[in-house]
Amino acid sequence: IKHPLQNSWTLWFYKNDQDKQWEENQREISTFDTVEDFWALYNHIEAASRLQSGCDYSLFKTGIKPMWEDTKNKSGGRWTINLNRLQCINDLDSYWLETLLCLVGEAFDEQSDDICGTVVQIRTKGDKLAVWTGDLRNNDGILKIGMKYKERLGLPNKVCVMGYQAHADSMVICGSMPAQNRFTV
Ligand code: M7G
Repeated sequence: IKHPLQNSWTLWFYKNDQDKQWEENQREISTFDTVEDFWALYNHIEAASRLQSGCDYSLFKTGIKPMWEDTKNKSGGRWTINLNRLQCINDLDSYWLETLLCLVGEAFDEQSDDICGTVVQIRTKGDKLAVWTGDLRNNDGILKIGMKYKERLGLPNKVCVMGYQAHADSMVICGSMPAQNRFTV
């Protein structure tokens, strides 16, 4: 018998194809709801560090699309970690796995309901990790999630500042300037 997870999760893959709309480049890969099926999928797919630049993996609760526009995302935002050059080389895969384990293992306690998903983005300007939550008004919850996430990745508290951006802000930004931080930890 397999060990059920608290939630069902869907993995998505984004490949940057300039001829297509952003949404069309998001492809659903697989859905799982047991520990065993999580590992089967994780062991089967390419490591994040081996993806081409411009690609993303997203893991979201089944039924939530990895986009701002989804009803579960649109009032929320994301904790973003911009990895520095050394972290991209040394830590990307371990940070991504730890992030996945935080989500499927419901590491955020009472805040787990507010979690929508997570995204890893491979970029030449520096890889990024994000945890998406659903409700910007949930101040305390967002801060608890941010602190817990940093702790789980073992990021030094004072040295590395992590910011939370509202999707509503990201949506109206043109170009590659990140939206301003609504919260930091
Ligand atoms: P990104 O992939 O988050 O960062 O956003 P990057 O600059 O490091 O590649 C790049 C662009 O993708 C944005 O400016 C949007 O045009 C588009 N984009 C990203 N996201 C997350 C969404 C989304 O959720 N919905 C839509 N419609 N476009 C998005």
